[in-house]
Amino acid sequence: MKKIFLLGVILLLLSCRAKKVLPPAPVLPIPTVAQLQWHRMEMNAFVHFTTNTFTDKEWGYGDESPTVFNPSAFDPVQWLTVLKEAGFKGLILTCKHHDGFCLWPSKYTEHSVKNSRWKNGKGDVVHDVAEACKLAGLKFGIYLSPWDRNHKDYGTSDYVDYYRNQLKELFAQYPDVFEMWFDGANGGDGFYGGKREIRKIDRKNYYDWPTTLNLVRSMDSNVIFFSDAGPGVRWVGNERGEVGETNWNMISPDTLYAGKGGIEKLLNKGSENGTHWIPAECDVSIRPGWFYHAQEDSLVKTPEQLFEIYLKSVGRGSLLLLNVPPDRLGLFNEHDVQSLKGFRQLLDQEFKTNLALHTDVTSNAFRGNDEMYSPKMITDGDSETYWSTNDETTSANFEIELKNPSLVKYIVLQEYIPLGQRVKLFLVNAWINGQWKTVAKATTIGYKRILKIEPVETYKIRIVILTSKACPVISNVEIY
Ligand code: FUL
Repeated sequence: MKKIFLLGVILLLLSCRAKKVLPPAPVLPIPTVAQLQWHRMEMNAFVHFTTNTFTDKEWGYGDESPTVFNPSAFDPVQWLTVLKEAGFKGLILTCKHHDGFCLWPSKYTEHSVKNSRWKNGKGDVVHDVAEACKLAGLKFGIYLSPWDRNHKDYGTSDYVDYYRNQLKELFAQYPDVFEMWFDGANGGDGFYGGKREIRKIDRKNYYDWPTTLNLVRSMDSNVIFFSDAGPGVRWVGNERGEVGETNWNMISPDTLYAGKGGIEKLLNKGSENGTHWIPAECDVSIRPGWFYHAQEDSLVKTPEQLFEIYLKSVGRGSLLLLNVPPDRLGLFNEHDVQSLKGFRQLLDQEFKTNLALHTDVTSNAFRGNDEMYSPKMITDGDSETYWSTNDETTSANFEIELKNPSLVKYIVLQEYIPLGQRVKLFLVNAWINGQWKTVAKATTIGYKRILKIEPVETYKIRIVILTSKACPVISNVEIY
């Protein structure tokens, strides 16, 4: 009798479990684990440093003497302190720019720090920066220019071997590289071992990227590859730090390849039905140039300009890769440091108190009426929980009631992107004088969307999702 009763209880429990509402099926493509980690970084720094810093150039010809490289007070710990305080999570260093000068003592070339005056040729910038990153808890990334205006073999297959040997060297000596930047620029003319000529390459085939990427993957399977067309992350199509207001993380790589003309618009917006998850990365410099030039000290972007860039990159679901070039001392210049401090202050001031956190949220629908997908998940402060609807419901709304009437300036929204990017069009309503008013209309959300609105005094905000590729899946909304 007892046994039968127990069996009954087990069967009952099992049938309850079976009734549990399943999560929405992913809308493909979805990000890899490494891409998800990349999205969460939000702000990384780019560091352009080479002989150009000392010759006042942007693109070194490749004939610069290595002896010019001599940062007299080189201190990457200073860079990292500034970056960490400003909220950056990673740093990508130009280990070699187009001039071919290597910031580490590569055994494959004489054109490197080993022939500089700096530390009598005994120094290694890449090592010191990678160590400083580790110390500060920031991730380290590598930029290794495929175009090399110094190398005598550039344009032949020997050079491609050289390039791959350098990658092997770098990945063996400086492990835990989170991102690898393959620049698309290939200007043509250069020193090329003294030939001083124009060398054209077949951009599509010359580098044989699949083989190179496989080589890097065999050394570090988690690395994210940046190039104009990915495969990890894509170029945003401009150097202003601005992704499209509509920004799909998806794109079809067969419509793109590095160096192909006229693809900037596509890169900037992505494609709603793209076949691969290749999010856009917004690279932009804090100064007009990528390298340090004393005459640009007065042209360093202001904290307000950086904040605008933040809204147009991170605020549109992309990642901000902000270049901060060290000066001839080998330090972040005081102008840049002050600007970054001001930028941090602005971020802290504008996003000080999330008025939505732990507030009541109601919705006109939620998935299977299962609490697991209830609108409360939107303001619970947990990025792993989400509100969703039944599969067939692709338009729905939810309402957030603030604890007190407040002046609202920003609405931050996040989709749960492990299940794919979905929302195509939505409205933000605010309850003003007893009725709903539309204070913003926008298209995509993705990893994060920040909407800056005309400040309004309200205690209720409603998000109306008008169209979505599939049932919406929203993990977080913040209100400031
Ligand atoms: C470009 C390069 O030519 C610039 O010098 C800089 O490195 C920028 C990030 O990418 O393609």
